[in-house]
Amino acid sequence: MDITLYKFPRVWGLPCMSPFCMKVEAYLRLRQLPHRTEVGDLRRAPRGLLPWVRLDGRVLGDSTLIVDHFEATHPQPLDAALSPAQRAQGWALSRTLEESTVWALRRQRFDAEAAWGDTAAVVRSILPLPLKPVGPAIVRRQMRAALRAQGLGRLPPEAHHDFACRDFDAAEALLAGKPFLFGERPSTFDLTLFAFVASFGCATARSPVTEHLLGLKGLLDHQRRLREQLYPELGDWMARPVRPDATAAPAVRDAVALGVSTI
Ligand SMILES: N[C@@H](CCC(=O)N[C@@H](CS)C(=O)NCC(=O)O)C(=O)O
Repeated sequence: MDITLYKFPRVWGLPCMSPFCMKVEAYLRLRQLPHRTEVGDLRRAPRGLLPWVRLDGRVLGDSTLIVDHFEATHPQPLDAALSPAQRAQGWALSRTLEESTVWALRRQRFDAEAAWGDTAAVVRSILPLPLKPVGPAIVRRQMRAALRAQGLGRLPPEAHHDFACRDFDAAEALLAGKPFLFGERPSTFDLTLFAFVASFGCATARSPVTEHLLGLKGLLDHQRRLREQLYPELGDWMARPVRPDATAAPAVRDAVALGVSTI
């Protein structure tokens, strides 16, 4: 089987700045499914979003649909032993993180001044040459419009941060001291949680949500356990000190011509 995962480049010590791409890569690694990763061109992505995978010439988009596909087609799926109640809890948590908490991440990276220098540098690095000078500002304007259209972006930042903190409190309560959400073995829902804790917790683009997260021991242990297993080649992306100069260029290894995008 020939699997290629198209994702955003590695930045800020993270496997990827997109939690959706991280979730799929973590799944492929955990299942030990041989695969290649490439930086994706949004113009070629199904529905214009990353991640997507090419699977024996077939194209699949959307992180959940990709994971569902491998769960359905490979023996011993991660979620096989979950009860209906556990599936319901996992689904509710994942949808909260992917459809609600994510807006606090977008706000913290694209709207807040503290992180914008870092985010702009990444956006600039992946835009085609002619768009590099103006592209980041356009992407920021688009993201601000999206935040407003979605609605959470209209809240005062403190209220929005508080909602995201409570989302992570819910995950901490669900973990309840267990190694993984539903016991001794990770489920697909653990990988979603892993990707979002990493995204909020990484040393770049921090916010009050990060500070709150860094006090939730269950989530930190969960994160460390999966990071050490899945990404032994990377350091602890949450432990690096926040740089005083938030505008320093991040390490972007690969660049590709992408359309103007909101990451
Ligand atoms: N529901 C999708 C969400 C994917 C998504 O939002 N991807 C973002 C990066 S985090 C993207 O590709 N944005 C590009 C754009 O908006 O132009 C999934 O689970 O794959």
